Amino acid sequence: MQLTVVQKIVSEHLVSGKMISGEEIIMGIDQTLTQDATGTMAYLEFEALGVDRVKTKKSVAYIDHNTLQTGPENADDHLYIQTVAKKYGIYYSKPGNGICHQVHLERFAIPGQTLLGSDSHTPTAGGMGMLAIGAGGMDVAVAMARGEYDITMPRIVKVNLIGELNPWVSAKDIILELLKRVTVKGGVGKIFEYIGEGVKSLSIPQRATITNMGAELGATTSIFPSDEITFNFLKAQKREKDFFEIKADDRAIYDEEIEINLAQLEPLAACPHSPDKVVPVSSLNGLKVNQVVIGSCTNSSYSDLVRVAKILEGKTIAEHISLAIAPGSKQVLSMLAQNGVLATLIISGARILECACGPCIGMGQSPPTNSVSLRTFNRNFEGRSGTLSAKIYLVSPEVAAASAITGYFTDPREFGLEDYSEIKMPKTFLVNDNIILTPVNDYEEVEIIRGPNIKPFPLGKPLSPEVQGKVLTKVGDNITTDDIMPSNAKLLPYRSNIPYLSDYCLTPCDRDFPKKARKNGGGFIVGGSNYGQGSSREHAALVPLYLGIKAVLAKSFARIHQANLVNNGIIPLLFENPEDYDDIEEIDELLIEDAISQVKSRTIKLKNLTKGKEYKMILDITLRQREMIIQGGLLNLIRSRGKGKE
Ligand code: MIC
Ligand code: SF4
Repeated sequence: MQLTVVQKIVSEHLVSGKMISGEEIIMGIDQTLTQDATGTMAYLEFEALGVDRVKTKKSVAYIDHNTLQTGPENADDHLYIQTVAKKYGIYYSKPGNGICHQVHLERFAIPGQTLLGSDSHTPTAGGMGMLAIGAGGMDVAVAMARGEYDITMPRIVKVNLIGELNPWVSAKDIILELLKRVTVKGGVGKIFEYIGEGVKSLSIPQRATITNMGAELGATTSIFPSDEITFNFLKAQKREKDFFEIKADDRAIYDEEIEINLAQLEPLAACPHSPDKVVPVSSLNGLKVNQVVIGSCTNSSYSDLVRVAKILEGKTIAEHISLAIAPGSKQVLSMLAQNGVLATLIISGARILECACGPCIGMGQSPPTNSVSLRTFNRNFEGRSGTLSAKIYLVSPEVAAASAITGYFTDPREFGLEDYSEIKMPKTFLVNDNIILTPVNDYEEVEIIRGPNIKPFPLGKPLSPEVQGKVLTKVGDNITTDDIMPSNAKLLPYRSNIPYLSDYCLTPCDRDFPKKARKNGGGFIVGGSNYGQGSSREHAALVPLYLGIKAVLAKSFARIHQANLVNNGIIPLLFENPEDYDDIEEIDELLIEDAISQVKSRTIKLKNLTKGKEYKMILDITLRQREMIIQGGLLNLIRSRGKGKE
């Protein structure tokens, strides 16, 4: 049988089910990753599963998000993660080592293997030919405990890349082009598999930029084949033994097909406040820019920063510009320091930040009021930068650096072709894993340190026969998990403290939501389409659970958020008739009668007691997920069936 790259990896890892899109399958997981903002919860949940070592080939805990440390909370969480990692056989990447996805690509990703990570940009490793999926902390905890993951087999989209990129056009422009065409909800339930002659012209970091930002399509993941370029990258990382060639068979069958002619692309920008509001940079030429930030897991590789330095060399950033650069990893930063490129960046006026997520998640460098900020990141949701009135544009490193010099939106092609030269991939990277702590043998002796910031997480209750409550709020389309559970420098330190976070739930959309939820003892949330897009943060389900939310009604859900709701026993219901969304109003009293038997079927009758109406709702989840809802979440389901087993 002729297979795609995805099908080859899935069939090698299939534990149960049929590899047909739409079918529920269980897949073996080789590796997991966590980061600190989702990691504390994931490890608390892992501990609750009661196993004594991880069952994966390799699990890695990164510290990269909460590194501002304005009080003891983050440092306490780091210590918890460090000790829990040591106890259970998990590699620990210390703060300073870099952003999880960049480091994973450099040091751990393996073609042909599977990776589950508690961060939505885990698909970055797809640039290496790894099937890498982002998930909520609970799913990652279960994958660590069992080496397995339950998923509905996605549809596979062939993205045929033809031609080659022109000078000054970059990998970021390829994924922005796809976002323009497919939108932030067009990738839900799909895997994007790249193929075609254009693949050969893309380096591993370029491929990783594309698979990283595939998350913004709502896709399950994105993947490239592994080839000679993959081999050379691994060799340069002193990991050639990890190479495994994987490519699609000539007559492999895909569910959908898209073609992108690289030669026809031009520099692009995603306008505020969504990664799919894409326009040509040339249409923004001359717009005044106040801040430029280069970094994040999308564009912080060695070659990205060398390209930036070539543009900045011998120049000074514009008078009114603040330029910040966060290299993706210790490897990147130390190589730039050794070969002097770092000095070029500093001399031009750049503010060098530590190797971490930093401004990408609002951890510092918030821009001025009403300002324009150009960032090489992957998300530009309103308020995410820490400045509500700021306008964030997502651009390539080339556009960012050129605009930092002129102070205005600048199409880098204006720099002229003579200034453009290929960035060669180094023959060897500077490999030094001295701040990655490896698992120990005498783990029984390890004591787990829990700081006072770590509070128990809420646990769902078994489903009651009648689910009744008020509509507490009604929101529109494309609500992000940043809206549901905001993250910024002030709130991120409380990722282990759900009671504290609950005061901020959904407040960017409805300031009084927490108050209303408390007053009414919980109830229902009504959302539009693509509800819960963006981050994998499970807190966007845990906090509503803590506030007593029983069900979320929406036109459609983002994949990871829907799974997080179910994992926590909250019912995700879809409107069968979109007009019912218009009909329903805040404070309407809703009722699901005979909930336990209704949850077993696809269609659910929802009564609006205030309006005397009945709506038909769809519960589009798997059989196992229905059981989770009945038991009050995944942890209860597992416990009801014996420790570590179901
Ligand atoms: C993000 O980019 O939004 C984050 C912060 O990395 C999240 C994870 C989190 O909220 O901790 C993600 O992408 O999953
Ligand atoms: Fe970190 Fe930003 Fe990447 Fe999320 S998107 S992992 S916050 S760098």
